[in-house]
Amino acid sequence: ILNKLLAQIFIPKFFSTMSLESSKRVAAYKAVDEWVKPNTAIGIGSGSTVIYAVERLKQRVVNENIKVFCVPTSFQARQLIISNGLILSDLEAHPELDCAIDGADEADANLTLIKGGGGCLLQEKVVASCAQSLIIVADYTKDSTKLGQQYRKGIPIEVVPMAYVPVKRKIEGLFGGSVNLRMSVAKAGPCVTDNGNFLLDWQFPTDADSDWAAVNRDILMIPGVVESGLFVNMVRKAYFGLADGNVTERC
Ligand code: ABF
Repeated sequence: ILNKLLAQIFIPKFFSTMSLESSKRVAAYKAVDEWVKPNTAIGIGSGSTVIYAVERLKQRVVNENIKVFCVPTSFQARQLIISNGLILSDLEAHPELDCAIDGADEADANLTLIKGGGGCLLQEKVVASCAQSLIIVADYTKDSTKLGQQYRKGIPIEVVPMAYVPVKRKIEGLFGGSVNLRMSVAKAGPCVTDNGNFLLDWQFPTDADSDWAAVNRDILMIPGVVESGLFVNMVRKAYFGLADGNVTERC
């Protein structure tokens, strides 16, 4: 009985994890095949889906004997570029990028994104702003019509540490909802970003103003805010991998 019970719990979980991973892989492979051109500089995003993009990039670099200069958006991306033997570059050497390939926590009908669930939003936004095309790779769970439908942890906002309380109060006062300081997994202290800042997660009200461009502008006006995880009007194309191996493309 115990074996049967364990199988009922773990086998479906195993297969759903597998299909999520394979949906990330198909999206990432397709994006790399369609967007990466030889002898260009590209941005490398962060997160688990980007790992597959780098995997594909490495295959192409080796098989086609091409050169691609890779600009990381985080410590994780930097490590990924180095460990895959790709050419590490930066915005000093390559301030203009052909494309940036990155993940997302959620994309709405207009391809407005929530990013930063993994903590890397600032460098991701800087790199994306230097790219001619921001290309998003994600699994099907990130594809939504309205922000907040899929990603429930709120909009990440990177703040200067000494300002986290006033910024929290100002956001709650201006827009409602609740703002929480993101804590480390062990809850021993706050999460610290690659840039030495703290992260707030804003659980916005479900009836929040969906003029996200205006909301983003207002958030960025608050002293102490470094960057928000709202990416508005930045995406050229998004690829959402499906469990059956197909890819939904949106632009
Ligand atoms: C980063 O990775 C973040 O902006 C976003 O939070 C996350 C998406 O990661 P994953 O591909 O693991 O879902 O790009």
